[in-house]
Amino acid sequence: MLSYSSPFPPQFVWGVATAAPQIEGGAFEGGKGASVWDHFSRLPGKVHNGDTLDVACDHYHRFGEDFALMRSLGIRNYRLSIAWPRIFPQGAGTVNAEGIAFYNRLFDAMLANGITPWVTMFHWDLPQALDERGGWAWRGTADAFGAYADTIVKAFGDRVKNWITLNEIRCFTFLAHDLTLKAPGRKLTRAELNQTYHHALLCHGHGVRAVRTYGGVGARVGLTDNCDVCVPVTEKPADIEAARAWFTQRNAHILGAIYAGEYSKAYLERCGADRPKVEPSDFELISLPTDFLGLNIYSGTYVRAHATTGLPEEVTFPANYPRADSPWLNLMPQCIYWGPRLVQELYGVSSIYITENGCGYNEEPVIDGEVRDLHRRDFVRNYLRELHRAVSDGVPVRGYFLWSFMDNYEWEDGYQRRFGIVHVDFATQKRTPKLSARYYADVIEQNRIL
Ligand code: GBH
Repeated sequence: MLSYSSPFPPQFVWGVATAAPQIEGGAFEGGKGASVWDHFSRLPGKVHNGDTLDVACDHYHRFGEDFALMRSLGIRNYRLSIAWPRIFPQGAGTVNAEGIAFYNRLFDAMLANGITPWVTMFHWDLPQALDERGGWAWRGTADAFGAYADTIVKAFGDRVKNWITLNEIRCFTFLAHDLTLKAPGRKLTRAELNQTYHHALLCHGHGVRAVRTYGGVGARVGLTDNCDVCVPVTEKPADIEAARAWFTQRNAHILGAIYAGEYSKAYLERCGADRPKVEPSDFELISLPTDFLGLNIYSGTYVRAHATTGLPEEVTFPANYPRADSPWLNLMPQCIYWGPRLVQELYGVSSIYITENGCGYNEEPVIDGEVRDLHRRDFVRNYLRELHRAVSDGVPVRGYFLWSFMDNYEWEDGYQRRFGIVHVDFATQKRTPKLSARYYADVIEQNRIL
């Protein structure tokens, strides 16, 4: 008999992911307010080629066509985000009825195509008006988020049952306010930066609270984090122990705090005088129980036990380590094994979804109606093998969302870097499924690695 790879569990969720600011376009239509990215992308030198989010994939006008394409590929789960400035153009205050109407049409079209929505409340498009009032360093942003979360869960909770509070806290806090690579790109002091993490944790808590209060029957909620995945250089016990210790330290301010319901002593000591200001009931909100944890897994950090001291040490990447065209995207399939495994072991997480995994490459030409992205097929297949190993070892991973459904606005890299399994010609808005889309459609259909 021919041997085939063993299947994933029967209820395993296969999906694709996107985010509103990266695909919608219509940046100033339908009463939408500006986001920090609408502003940042116009500052000289911030985004490759000065690309803006104004049109992106024009999904705002083409979602019907996009859902039909998803359906034709057999995709039944779709992670998307709602644009906060479409709902509250000023971040707070008056609700924009046109924004609500847009997402009503969008969810109806999705469901009509047999696609289940997985909705991220916030994927980095902070209303510009809130940034001007202090943004992530200002506690009022968390209060505004609470009202926004209430509004969208009340409006869409009849059709949306899977909610994700925030996408990748460290990207809109640390990368935006320390490295200043992402909007708003304003350098903050260490104390202010620690406060941005705390305000993000409060938002997560508000999101959970909103779903528990207004989500209705069957509603589920979790955070999506891009924890720093530590991969042991060998799978010998000493290196695994080193990876676990490194992971604990690197993720103390987000996952550690949420699951422990407090900041660890070690974390507060490291912060010293710059420690975050916490109000007495904050952690009641922050540590509300969730239903799952979402992990975005791309790359990570290699760690080993030092040969003589045994202490954990990071092994940095040599220049010739293989990577995708995104320079940060070191090819590290083992991340998708160790990320879920360590969050299960360290925080007792019992339900995990890979809410993003994928790879970015430049110039993927359409030749004779096809994009032969064997490199992406290979990437996905290698990561899925490690994911399958995790599931086989009892790590509770319940689903996988490929980033991304289609080429889109890759933040500071603009449109040059393509993550889609569907090619987008940004001049004509023509969609062409790549080889990887056909490959992934087969994986979904057979629930196994092919
Ligand atoms: C995800 O972020 C995002 O959720 C998604 O919107 C995005 O399109 C996708 O991945 C692909 O990038 O500090 O110079 O090393 C991935 C998160 C992006 C975080 C790159 C680290 C490295 C910048 N990572 N970033 S640097």
